[in-house]
Amino acid sequence: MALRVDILTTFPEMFDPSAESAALNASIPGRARAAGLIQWHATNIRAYAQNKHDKTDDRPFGGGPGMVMMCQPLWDAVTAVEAMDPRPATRIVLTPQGVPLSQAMVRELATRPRLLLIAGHYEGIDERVIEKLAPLEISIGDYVLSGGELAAMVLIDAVARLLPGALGHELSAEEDSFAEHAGQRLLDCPHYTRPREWNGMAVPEVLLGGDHGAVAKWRLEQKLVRTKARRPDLKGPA
Ligand code: 6GU
Repeated sequence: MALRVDILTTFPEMFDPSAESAALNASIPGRARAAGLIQWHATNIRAYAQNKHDKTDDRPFGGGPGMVMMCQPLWDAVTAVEAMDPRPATRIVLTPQGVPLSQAMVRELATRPRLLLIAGHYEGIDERVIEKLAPLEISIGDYVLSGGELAAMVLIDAVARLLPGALGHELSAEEDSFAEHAGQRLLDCPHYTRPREWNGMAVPEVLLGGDHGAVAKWRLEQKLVRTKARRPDLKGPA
């Protein structure tokens, strides 16, 4: 059965599955969706607002700039969307206050039957509804986005490509950056294709010789060198 992903957002048009230009309809997520491995539906939180102007946000108690997402519309949206499918949903709030997304988390999330992604906006979400929802809180990095929608797309893309059958070549995922080698997370090695010489630059000789053992050894060395130079923080598994 396809992984079901619901996105609760005040910008559902960003996830329009019929828009050919939509980011998620390109490349692997688009193919995974066409192949029935994953489906996603965006729901407008505004549709669950019960106040005069269908407001989903209000001014922060204690003062300060920006607006805060209100409890009631979000809670009612979650309850209604969860009732659309009997499978339990893993609730996730996308927020810069969350734990940083890792490939290990992506692998774990790709095994769940159903994900419910909540895209926060404005200055944040009223803490009481977060407490009641008890979601995973996930960030995609140490910078601030205008809202959680792009982060939700990042998560959907990363999960979709790990669903069995999504990649043309199942070994590809094991060779990605952050795949583990003897318990160590490594960046990927450099890659080359034709022509053998371009602008006076040659392809490393070992890749042309047909010695698969030597190629594998060279690639592992390159991964280790790159990881040490670029990401010395990537030590053990995570
Ligand atoms: Cl998940 N949301 C927002 N608004 N900003 C972010 C983020 C998420 N992750 C990094 N920055």
